Amino acid sequence: MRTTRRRARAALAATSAAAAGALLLGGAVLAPAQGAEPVREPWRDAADRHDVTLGFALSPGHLATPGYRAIAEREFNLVVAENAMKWDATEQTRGTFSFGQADQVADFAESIDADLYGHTLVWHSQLPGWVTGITDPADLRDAMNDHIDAVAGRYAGDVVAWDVVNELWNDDGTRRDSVFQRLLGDGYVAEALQRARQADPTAKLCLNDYNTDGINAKSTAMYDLVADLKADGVPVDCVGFQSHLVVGQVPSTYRQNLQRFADLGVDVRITEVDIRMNVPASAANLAQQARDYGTVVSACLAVDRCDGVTVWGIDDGHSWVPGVFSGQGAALPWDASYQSKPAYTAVAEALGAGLEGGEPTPTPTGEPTGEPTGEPTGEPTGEPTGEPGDADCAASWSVSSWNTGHTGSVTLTNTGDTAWAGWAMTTTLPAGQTLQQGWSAQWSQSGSTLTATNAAWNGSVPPGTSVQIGYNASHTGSTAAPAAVSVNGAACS
Ligand code: 9MR
Repeated sequence: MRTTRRRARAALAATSAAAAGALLLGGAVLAPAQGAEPVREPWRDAADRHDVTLGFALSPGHLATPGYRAIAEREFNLVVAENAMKWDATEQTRGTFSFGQADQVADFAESIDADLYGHTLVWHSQLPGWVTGITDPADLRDAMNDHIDAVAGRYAGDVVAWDVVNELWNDDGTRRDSVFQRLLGDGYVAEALQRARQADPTAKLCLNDYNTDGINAKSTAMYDLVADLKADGVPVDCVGFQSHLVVGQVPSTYRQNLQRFADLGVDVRITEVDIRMNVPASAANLAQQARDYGTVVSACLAVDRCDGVTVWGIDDGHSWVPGVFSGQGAALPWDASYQSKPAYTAVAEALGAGLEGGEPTPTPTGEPTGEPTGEPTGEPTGEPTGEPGDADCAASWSVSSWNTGHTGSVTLTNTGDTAWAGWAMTTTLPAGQTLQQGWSAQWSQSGSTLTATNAAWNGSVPPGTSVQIGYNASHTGSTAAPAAVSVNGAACS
């Protein structure tokens, strides 16, 4: 077992080497890739305040490129190996393990004080021929167990969570045909989880898949499996939602889907997000992509058990997308020249990252004091009671509270016939509640009046669609949700 140090989540203040807004790298000072945008607080520092991690998939060879490395060091507090911990990279020959690239990933994570995420132990793809060629179930079971022991064992204590089984489903919710499924049957998932628990007793153990991002047959199959595994006492701690998305197509049930898994008693994570489009990218698609990234991050922040969001790469020059989807790409928050795209700013705003260099920042001076002391007391504490039917908006407001603070999650829906070109929400906070910080909007409080105006990326709200925003507030006893909400001066139902 390697003995590196696990990062203590959210224990860090703004420790990024680039906190001053410029990076010293190999003797060269690099301005963060911000284009004409003002310099933003690093994602990771804003993420720390939410107790979530912002991750990226690392191919360690790319670290030799200064622009790539600068972003990796500045923005992220979680690292996952894009390929280096997979079976074909670690055990190309049976019983002969090579951890060179995987160790580079682990070492880089440690060097930037980031969490290390393990991907992946049991997967039908990137599997050496000697595994797919096995025909005897007992032999395959031995091979699987040995692989889990060696790989999870090596990083035991370092990895915060493992994708133990990856992509086990077909899109229709039936089991994917794989050598594991064929020879070991449905039970291989439980076997792999149990073995991983033995190999690394401290890592969270996850199942991970794509096209499970909204509520559909595939995600429901995953949901039913997780429920069954938990009922049987099998160690499953988390579910990963890859979120390889198409621009403009974040499923409408995205947050609801995350929440239903969280309600099963597992943690959730967006594990591989990228949002592709036809290339060359149009300005309209880049703007939509920004809204989509903002929606993804906001959905995670709105779900108490969401551990964070991992982007599948950094820049469009190093993305798997163009190689697989002909004519598509531009899926990541930085372009191939390491210039930030609107999606970068959208993620920063969703996280409530402030502007650096003396600009006003939406970040408060005081954090809510005290960690949650238990489960949130009371889920949605009431719908706003504005007169229905007299506005083109609906608002839903839920509050999760702890001893001295609470997090409010707000969904504003355009119920009218015309798009909002921008929006301003106002409400009255119950006595004793004081805004601490908010995300996905510009938040302010004057007396008891709370105002949130749209961020740059979520001002446009077509009919029938919603924006999700949130905030933290301190309280002196009353944790009630506000009673009435207005958008653009009109009361919401
Ligand atoms: O990004 C990875 C790419 O470099 C590899 O060639 C590919 C091989 O299958 O895997 C890609 O990562 C995948 C991840 O491991 C699992 N979910 C889908 C990802 C994109 O294909």
